[in-house]
Amino acid sequence: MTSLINYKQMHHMAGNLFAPLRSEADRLACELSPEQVSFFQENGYLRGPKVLDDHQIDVLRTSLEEMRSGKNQRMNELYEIDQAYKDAPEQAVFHFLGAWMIDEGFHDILFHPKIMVPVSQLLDTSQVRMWHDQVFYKPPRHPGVVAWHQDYSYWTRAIPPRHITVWIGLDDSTLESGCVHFIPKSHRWELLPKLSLLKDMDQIREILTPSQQEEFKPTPMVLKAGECSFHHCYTIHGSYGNRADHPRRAIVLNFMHPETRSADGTRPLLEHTPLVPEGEIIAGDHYPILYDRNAPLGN
Ligand SMILES: O=C(O)CCC(=O)C(=O)O
Repeated sequence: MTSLINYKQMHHMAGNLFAPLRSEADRLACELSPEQVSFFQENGYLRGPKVLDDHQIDVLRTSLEEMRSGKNQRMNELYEIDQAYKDAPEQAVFHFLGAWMIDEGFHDILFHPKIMVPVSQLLDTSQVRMWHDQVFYKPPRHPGVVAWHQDYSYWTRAIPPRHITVWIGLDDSTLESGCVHFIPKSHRWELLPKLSLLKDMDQIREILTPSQQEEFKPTPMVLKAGECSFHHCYTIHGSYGNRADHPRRAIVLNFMHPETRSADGTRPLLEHTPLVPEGEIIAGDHYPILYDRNAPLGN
């Protein structure tokens, strides 16, 4: 029997799907412009660059289909598969956490400089720590939505809220195929209650104040396969069903400030992981430092 690779203990790229940074010039080529950083600060989201080429898209699509079909036999190692999907896959988006622990490409994308360099700029920190990854898979002509929500409403046990999300498309993402929509400037609103993610799209409307209702102007993020977007952990976003004849698959990566602490030592922050005592920095195999601006290059 061959032994399974323990990706979560590999805090560096395992393969060669993505090129590491070799020089300061490489890093500069990955940086966002000051205008892009200002746009993010002002609006709470940003259209990002193309981060995957056709070959990388193909490899990641193949890996994802292996997870979906069960050909990847490590699905039992994930943190979780959404219960709404397990209950009614014909209604709910295929949503799960933890692909980075069971597949080389999903692991290595975490270290991809085209993602890490912008994230460190937007977090305004020299180091970037892993929080978790997610997959949102909408099959062709599927009604599953991702209801309007703020990411941090699910993450209040990891404090303070200095988290950022990167959404990476494995397919063209359009109005028809159910692209993500953002509510500009909603990152400046207060934290709203946690809502059920995969069910009623508009449940959030019941809890908005009249002025929030007025400012609720969804902006679609139409992207080509391989392109990405960034959003703040308070930015409200959601997506409608897929009316297209092709799937709308996305890898979503969630990162946090390196000194984020646990606010709850009574149960694991992610399912099946060791407890992080209250007040301690969230660290260890599941939460590696993925990028360090000050680490030597070219090794
Ligand atoms: O892929 C989607 O439709 C939703 C993604 C999402 O909720 C996120 O990126 O935080």
